[in-house]
Amino acid sequence: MLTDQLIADRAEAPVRSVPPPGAAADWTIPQRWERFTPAEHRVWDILFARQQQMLGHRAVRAFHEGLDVLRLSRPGIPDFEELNERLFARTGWTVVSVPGLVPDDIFFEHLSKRRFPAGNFIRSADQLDYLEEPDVFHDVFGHVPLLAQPAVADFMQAIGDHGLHALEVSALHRLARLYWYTVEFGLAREDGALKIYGAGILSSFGESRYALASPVPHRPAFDMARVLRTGYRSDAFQQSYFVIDSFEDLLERTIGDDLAPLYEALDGVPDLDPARA
Ligand code: HBI
Ligand code: FE
Repeated sequence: MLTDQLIADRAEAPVRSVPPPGAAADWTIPQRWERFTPAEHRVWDILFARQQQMLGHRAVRAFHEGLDVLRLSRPGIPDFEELNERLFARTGWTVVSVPGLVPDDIFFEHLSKRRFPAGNFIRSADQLDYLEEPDVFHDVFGHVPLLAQPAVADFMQAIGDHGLHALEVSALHRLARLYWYTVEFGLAREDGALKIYGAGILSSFGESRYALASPVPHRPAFDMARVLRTGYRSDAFQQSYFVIDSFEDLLERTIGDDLAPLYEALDGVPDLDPARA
């Protein structure tokens, strides 16, 4: 069993269609930060220290800037109330607490309104690299620092809009690939070097090294049609990583564009195997 990876296959995770008890209609629940135990805060600190050491020269600059400006380097699981004061002031985003995976329509509705759904639990100390569902470390350490970066903040909201539209035209499997190969597993070229910006890599000890150093995966330049045609696995290190030149460039290719014509043009066009160049 791979232990370094978010091993739940999102498509198969048992996501109920009605909110769990205590959750609002949009699946949000109060974080109740005060109930986290010292042991849970310690898990955050262990994961944080390990990734900080691993990501020093591997993550894009904007990631480190986000950690600083959001003061995420403070010990313990972040209190969303404090975090949101700073995050909202920066880019109008807030983090909302959810019990785990939420239905696609709920998820993209939140993103389209600049709300990032973050798990209200943390993995256990004896399973630091085993994750059934996105926990607060994956969501807040992996995704949130870059939301302080304006171009990423705009891109993530555009992804929310595209997600809701894709649901309407039954093309969510396409949009999920765009999300997967950018938000979760994206790489960027920065000052001539390959850097990490995808949350699934940033929050993974093993994949932070593998994504940049292994000769096995392919690292093609980002190309929208190719991304929409390329399948992915969620139970192993990625076999392909798409590389962007800048967040501004990625935003330009995504915001405002209606992807429906491309979805239609790809109808019947065979998928691409991520294991093949
Ligand atoms: N729910 N909490 C949560 N976090 C996610 O990343 C998430 C989700 N629901 C659906 C979903 N992701 C997928 O639709 C995307 O990964 C495509
Ligand atoms: Fe994620």
